[in-house]
Amino acid sequence: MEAVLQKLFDAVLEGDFGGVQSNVQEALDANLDPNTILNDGMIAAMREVGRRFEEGEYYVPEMLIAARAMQSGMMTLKPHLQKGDAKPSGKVVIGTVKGDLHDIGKNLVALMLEGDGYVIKDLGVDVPVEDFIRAIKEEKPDILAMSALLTTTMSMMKTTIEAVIAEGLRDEVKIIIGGAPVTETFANRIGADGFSPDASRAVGMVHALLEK
Ligand code: B1M
Repeated sequence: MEAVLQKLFDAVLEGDFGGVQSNVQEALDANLDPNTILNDGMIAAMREVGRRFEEGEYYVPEMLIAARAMQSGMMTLKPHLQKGDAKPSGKVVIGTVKGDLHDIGKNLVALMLEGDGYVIKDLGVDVPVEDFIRAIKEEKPDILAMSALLTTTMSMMKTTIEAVIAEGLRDEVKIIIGGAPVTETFANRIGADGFSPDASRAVGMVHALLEK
């Protein structure tokens, strides 16, 4: 791995805000691909944070500080990930499901879609089913995008889809889901239109669904 990416990885792990920002800038100055900086420097570090949490080496505060450090680096990286010149090509309502506070992956999906010209209505985290339903009625999005990072909150995606059907809105909107524990099999089982394992493939998925 490039030395600067290793430094970035370490800075995220240590929750070193200044180090994360300066290493992102250094990597950009060295003309490294922004997606490589994101994936190899920052997302890989968050995976390691998760591993350390599982092993009992890290606790919730360390996870939180690492997440905040990553987010501070995202401010520097964001303009480089977005193409910026795309025209609006559809509207997406996005949120992390009820009971779940993880938002880094959801924010990345929103960022990439926005960079590709989609209008984004971000409902945030811990979004109750009723708020998703209200947003579909008020915003009339082309896509409803839900994220979940916990095995215990994945079921809220199913609950939300059931509510969308009960409200007679299922034909109005395509639904995509994602997040670390989510799989294609699960997506099929709960009746989502698409699943993506990462943010860039989520953009391709949305394109494909809207072309149909
Ligand atoms: Co939490 N946490 N966490 N956590 N956390 C995980 C998810 C965990 C896997 C850690 C572990 O044990 N290894 C574990 C879940 C275990 C499980 O359910 N099987 C866990 C746990 C247990 C918890 C708590 C319960 C801990 C506790 O309190 N005891 C608690 C729950 C709080 C709650 O939500 N109610 C908790 C809390 C937190 C923090 C608040 C401290 C913090 C989140 C801060 C924040 O998001 N602002 C946090 C963090 C940082 C993590 C880890 C370490 C990193 C998550 C992350 O940001 N990854 C995580 C470990 C891990 O994931 N390996 C962990 C980087 C991010 C870019 O990846 O979100 O997966 P990800 O997004 C990816 C893809 O999944 C995809 O695209 C992104 C990449 O391009 N994607 C989509 C995501 N959403 C998508 C939507 C799409 C398409 C693709 O379409 C709509």
